Amino acid sequence: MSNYTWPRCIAHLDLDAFYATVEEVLNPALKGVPLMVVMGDDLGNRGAIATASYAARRFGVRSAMSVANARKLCPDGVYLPVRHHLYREFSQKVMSLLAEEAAALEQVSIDEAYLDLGHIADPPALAQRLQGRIIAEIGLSASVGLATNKLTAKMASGHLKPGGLTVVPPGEEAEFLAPLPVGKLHGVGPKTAARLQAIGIQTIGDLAEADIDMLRTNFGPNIGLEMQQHAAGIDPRQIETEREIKSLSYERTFLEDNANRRDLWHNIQEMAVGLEGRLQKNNLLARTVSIKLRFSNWKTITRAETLLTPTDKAATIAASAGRLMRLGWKRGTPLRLIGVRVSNFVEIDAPRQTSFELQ
Ligand code: TTP
Ligand code: MG
Repeated sequence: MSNYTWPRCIAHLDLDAFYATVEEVLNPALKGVPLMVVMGDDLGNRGAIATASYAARRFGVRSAMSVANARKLCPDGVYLPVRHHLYREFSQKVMSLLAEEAAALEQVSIDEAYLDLGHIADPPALAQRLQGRIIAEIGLSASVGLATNKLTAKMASGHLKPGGLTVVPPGEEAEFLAPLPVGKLHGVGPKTAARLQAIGIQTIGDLAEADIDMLRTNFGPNIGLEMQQHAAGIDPRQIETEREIKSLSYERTFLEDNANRRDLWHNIQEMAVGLEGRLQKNNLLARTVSIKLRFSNWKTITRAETLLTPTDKAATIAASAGRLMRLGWKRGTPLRLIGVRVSNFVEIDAPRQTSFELQ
């Protein structure tokens, strides 16, 4: 496996059934039992599933499904409310472990990260070692994809879940992606997939070979080109480590366009908790909070506000994002993506310009 020369080597690591697996680690009696973690604290029929364990997925339960539907599919499962602060602690343990071994680490959500393994002699062996350490030291299972770029590595990590390691050798990116259904391409949601299928594009390979002008006409110049490049396994994005970057953000693309206010608010709160963790880990306070909204027609807007006092607190970030939502989002408008970003950092140890400190 290790005989390739990697021009770049990027690993994408994603924890398996993350919230549910944390609950299993904390209560081993739950291991192997169909387990649902429910957003918010509404375990009744109005709640939505944050994630389901693999034992529960065998019954067809999926993230974002209503609790009512999940209970129909899996009436004997265990339903637990989310416990964000615990997931954040586990996430931080995993990220610290990864940071010990990779040249650069970019955390992209609470349970996934890109690692730069460019300097490593045998990247697949290191990936396996990381998976082993995460199980042995933290109790969690992770899936890993290795490839020459982010997009292909991300697609590869989802290929053999749970617990898989998928290596896409240099030069084989397009070949690896080609047979997969087009809806599986990162960034292509069900609606875009349906539109692609309607014009005869079924697989990622079909998309890679489609007429670019036709894609541009149907999806707009930039998205058409980007989708086709991704389909061909081309992605020039670099790993961005937190020390270099000027902002931290989370985004969530919905499986179905989402107009549910409670669910959107839940997502904002969850992203704010994640941002709090990353700000605190890096000893940063943020002055600016912004949100990104993408509507069903792909139109994307951002709204930003500058806080009077820089913050690293989830509640403050969420409250600010909530105010920005009221500016940018009309109730009932379906969204396909929502994101929260913090920027304009102040280091906590840097002197702050308060009159007290000026004395
Ligand atoms: P994912 O990595 O998408 O899902 P997962 O880790 O549960 O399962 P797997 O990766 O094995 O497919 O998301 C990570 C966590 O984010 C997940 O455990 C719960 C949370 N989440 C939500 O709260 N709502 C959602 O709609 C999704 C997709 C995830
Ligand atoms: Mg995951």
